[in-house]
Amino acid sequence: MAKSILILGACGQIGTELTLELRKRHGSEAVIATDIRHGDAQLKESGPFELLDATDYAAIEDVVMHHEVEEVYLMAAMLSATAEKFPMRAWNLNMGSLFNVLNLGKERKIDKIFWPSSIAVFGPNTPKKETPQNTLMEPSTVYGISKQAGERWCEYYFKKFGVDVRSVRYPGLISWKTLPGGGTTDYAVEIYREAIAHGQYTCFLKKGTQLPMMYMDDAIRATLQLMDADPERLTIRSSYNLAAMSFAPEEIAETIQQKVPGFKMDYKPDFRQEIADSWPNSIDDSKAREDWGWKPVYDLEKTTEEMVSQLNKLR
Ligand code: AKB
Repeated sequence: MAKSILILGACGQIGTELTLELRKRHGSEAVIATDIRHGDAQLKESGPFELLDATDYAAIEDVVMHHEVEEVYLMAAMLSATAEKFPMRAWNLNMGSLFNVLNLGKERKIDKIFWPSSIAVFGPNTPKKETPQNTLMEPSTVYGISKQAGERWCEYYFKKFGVDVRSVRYPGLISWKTLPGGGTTDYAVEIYREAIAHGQYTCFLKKGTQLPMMYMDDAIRATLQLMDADPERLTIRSSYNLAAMSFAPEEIAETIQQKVPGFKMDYKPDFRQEIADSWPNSIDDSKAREDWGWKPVYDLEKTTEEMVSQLNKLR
């Protein structure tokens, strides 16, 4: 029997594309997409879909046993901007869902887990340029605190109980299929949509705010490459630094202006500026490159080319 894979939070920005790619690779029936809400119709049409709350251990266990699930991708989370508004809900969702899958691993009900961490684990006192894998981490956001705690728990479950959990620290992710929700790096998706729809965008971060970013195809490739890697080669069981490009709002705007003539941007920074200011400008991902051969394909130019052409096709 082909192995079954469970995605928790399949309707989100990463979950949607991850589900579709895993179905391409393993066959539609092998990938069980679940979320607390309904999402893109493609998810339901292309394979099994169930409504499932990632904080409900018994419900997840039921699905795992029923479908003989071997691998779980936990993509459900509350992101940085929303988490500042609902701290306890964010903590309960982000930590509760992680403990659920780690405990399924500990009880040997599943074999392998993917859990996403984030550049949000770093804080204002972390070195900002080429932030190293191992460095000072004092996250100042609710989301960052939950991700840092999550990393510690992943490493603990690996060392104490032999749970095969793997993780990357995603930078801001840029994609055209599904909108991100509640993040600080979301401007880098909104800008393309607004440029094409209205030729204008008001950015909620100020000029010069340089942040690490990645195109979704690279993020999905990195995720699957890490999950396919020989466990013997993995020296990091908290979470791997992962990088592709870094830019500030005016730099992304410039690349868009070349494809969307007349595009204009102005700035109206809000509470998300403080979050962005606490994060790195760029990331050193040499450990991921060494351990499992990570190499990005998309730079800013290529990302803009792809985003503008795909979004134009949707008009
Ligand atoms: C966010 O902005 O909260 C996320 C992230 C960097 O983890 N995109």
